Amino acid sequence: MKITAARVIVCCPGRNFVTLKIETDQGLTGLGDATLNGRELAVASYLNDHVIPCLIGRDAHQIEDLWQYLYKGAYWRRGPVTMSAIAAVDTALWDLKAKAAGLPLYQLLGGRSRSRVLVYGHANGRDIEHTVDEVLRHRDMGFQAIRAQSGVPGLDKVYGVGQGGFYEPADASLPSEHDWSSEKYLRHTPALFAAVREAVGPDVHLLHDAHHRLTPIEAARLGKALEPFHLFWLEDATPAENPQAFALIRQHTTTPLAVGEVFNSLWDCKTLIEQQWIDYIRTTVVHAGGISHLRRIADLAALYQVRTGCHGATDLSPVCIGAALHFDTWVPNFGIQEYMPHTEATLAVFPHDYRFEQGFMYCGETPGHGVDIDEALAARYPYQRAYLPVNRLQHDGTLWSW
Ligand code: CS2
Ligand code: MG
Repeated sequence: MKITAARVIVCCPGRNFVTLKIETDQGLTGLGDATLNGRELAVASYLNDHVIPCLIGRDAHQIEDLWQYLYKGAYWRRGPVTMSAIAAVDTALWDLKAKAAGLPLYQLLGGRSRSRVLVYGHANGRDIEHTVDEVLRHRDMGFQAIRAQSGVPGLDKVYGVGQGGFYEPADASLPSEHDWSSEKYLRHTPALFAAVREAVGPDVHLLHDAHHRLTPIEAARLGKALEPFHLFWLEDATPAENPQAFALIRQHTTTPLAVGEVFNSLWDCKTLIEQQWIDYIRTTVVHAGGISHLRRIADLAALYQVRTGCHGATDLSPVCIGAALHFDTWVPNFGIQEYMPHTEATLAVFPHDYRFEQGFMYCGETPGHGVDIDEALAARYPYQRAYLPVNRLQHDGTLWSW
């Protein structure tokens, strides 16, 4: 099955997406997501100008050799742009191989390990009361796991809190600047979970994303303060460039820790997993080198009883979510999958064979990963430059993690 053509489709049905489409001499096509929020065109160029010329004429069945070719052959290894580009090719090739075999992707990975995929939903509110209402609304929608994020008194904008329902942080043609105060957040967040746990009871899994904003000792303090509320996980409690930071957090709290959505390779995860400093690895198909590399990360994690908790925000396209659900259906050390519903406009551009039902998601039996793209419809939504915000400390304007 020879690759005869490949092209990058950039569209913006509510937010920007970058999709790679590979065509073959057997008339089969494969799709891969290459969306890197706020840096979309960098990956599109990497694919168009550097990767696609190398694909034409190659055997689409040689997934592993092509992965190694694009990884080692680049000389300049890793990083979000390179690994998102490799991920798009890898995902499209797995889609093609599964279509050529006439099988849904999870079958090629080794078949089902579970009948359905536990997902968590996003409940966010202006304040504690509004967030409690949103958590209860998600519980009533059937979610058994809910992430709670709320506004913080004294801060105008905080991560995860949108203006009603749909939340897209990349919202401006230049980065908007937000104020941050860890002290205000640390005072507020335990009170939030006291109210949420009180309202929702013991059986619903509760999750929270600290979104990389705390120092290691602040993260230890938060983890400890949240222990009475038995969180499923505390996510990205501190930036993870320095894995040792998590040793300090571990010393002080048993709150489970999740990390990895900004990781691009096994090397970013290795120390945290081997040292048992995390409980869930959040790497996902589009930013961690595709299905081939994500499997390696999951296999290492399994040795240490670390489970998967793939990133699934709306800036990951339905192509990524479709492929991730097949991965989740197969992976033995599955933990949970993030689920943020895309807009109707996005779902129309990406016809897909997966569904949400009562707190779980189900991938379909369509050969491949089950997601396609309507190119004519996509063409109606041209790219619009959009950046993620930046954070500055409220008291002196110091640039901080967003
Ligand atoms: C977040 C993301 O869903 C999450 O866990 O951390 O929404 C993240 O902010 C975006 O993907 C950034 O593009
Ligand atoms: Mg996150």
